[in-house]
Amino acid sequence: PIRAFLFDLDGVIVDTAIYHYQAWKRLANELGFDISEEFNEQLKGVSRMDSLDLILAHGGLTLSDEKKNELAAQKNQWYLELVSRMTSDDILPGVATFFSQVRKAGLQTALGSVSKNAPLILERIGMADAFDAIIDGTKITKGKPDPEVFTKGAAELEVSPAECVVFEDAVAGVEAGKRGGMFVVGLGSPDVLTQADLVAPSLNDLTVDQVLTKAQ
Ligand code: G16
Ligand code: MG
Repeated sequence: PIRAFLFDLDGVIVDTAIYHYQAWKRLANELGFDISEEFNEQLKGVSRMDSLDLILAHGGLTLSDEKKNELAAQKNQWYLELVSRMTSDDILPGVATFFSQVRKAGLQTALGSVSKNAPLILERIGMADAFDAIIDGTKITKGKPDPEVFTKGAAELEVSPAECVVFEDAVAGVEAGKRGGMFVVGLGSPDVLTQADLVAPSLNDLTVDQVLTKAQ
């Protein structure tokens, strides 16, 4: 049976993807090129350094590790300025209702985010105590699509991968859940999240019962 739900943060609980995009775009512009929204899809769920590598390759730039660390820190500073203005109003529609259903169903929960800023964001939106386990970018060595962020969540909750459902909005995150041996609910477009076992536009369009019926 399903015993735990594992949630991605960015794009599932809150829409911080727009802030990542704004900060990366600002960085690219300072370096003399631009990134599109379409290009940004590739960055979703991907770690800070891997994102920077993709952006620099897109702009045709090769830089030293020292310079890259400096640019990543600059992007993070801009990103944190945007995050510092977040409140519980930034929680995506349907999240609160879905979480109360999750509690009623007696399921455990974990956060599975590769973001090093995840605890800060949870604090800002008032959801620091909403999860039984929190796996963030400081606890993992490999970002999505590697399954580590989700397999560690399952391990911390003491459940097996087959007992977990992953909720993800990113292609890399859906792949991570599938590689971890979990049932994956994709939140977004079925044309993009082709590997997901079930796809809905957002948590606002799903009930816990619907998910459990499909997953077990
Ligand atoms: C998030 C975002 C990514 C971001 C990554 C690292 O992952 O989707 O765009 O690059 O975290 O974030 P930070 O720079 O804050 O450490 P997730 O797993 O929450 O979707
Ligand atoms: Mg995401």
